[in-house]
Amino acid sequence: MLKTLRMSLVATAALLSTATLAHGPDAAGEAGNRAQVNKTIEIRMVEQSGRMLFQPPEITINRGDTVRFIVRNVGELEHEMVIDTLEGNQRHKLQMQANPDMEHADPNAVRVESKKNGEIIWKFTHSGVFEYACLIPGHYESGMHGRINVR
Ligand SMILES: [Cu+2]
Repeated sequence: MLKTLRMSLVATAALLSTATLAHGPDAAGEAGNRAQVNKTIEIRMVEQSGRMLFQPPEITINRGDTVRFIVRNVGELEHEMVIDTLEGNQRHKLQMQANPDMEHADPNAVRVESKKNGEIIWKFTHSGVFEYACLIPGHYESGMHGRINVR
């Protein structure tokens, strides 16, 4: 019974993963080309006063920018940063709750160990409001999400 349940969760996660890849990152932009980077933004992963945060909590960039994010985890726990639409991150968060150990190899996401740095190079092809979020269970609710305004 337990085995069956686990199998079905994995199958559900796989289906959701396909949906997220098809709709989320595409809407937020596309994998960036390092040679076209025109902006570098440092994002810190911080744990303070019982909360988990990204600093800064909001960034504003221009449509067409290729941004190199340098992601510094100054906390004690492992974190991740996923760039997506707000809807895409919510969908993905449910999938992570079903399968907390899932690892991301997608160009819109990076997982960073404590005291280590990571990098995402992303081209923002649409204007609108997007989000960077940590989807490890409980982290988003602790405050670990930031707003991306693309104008
Ligand atoms: Cu986190």
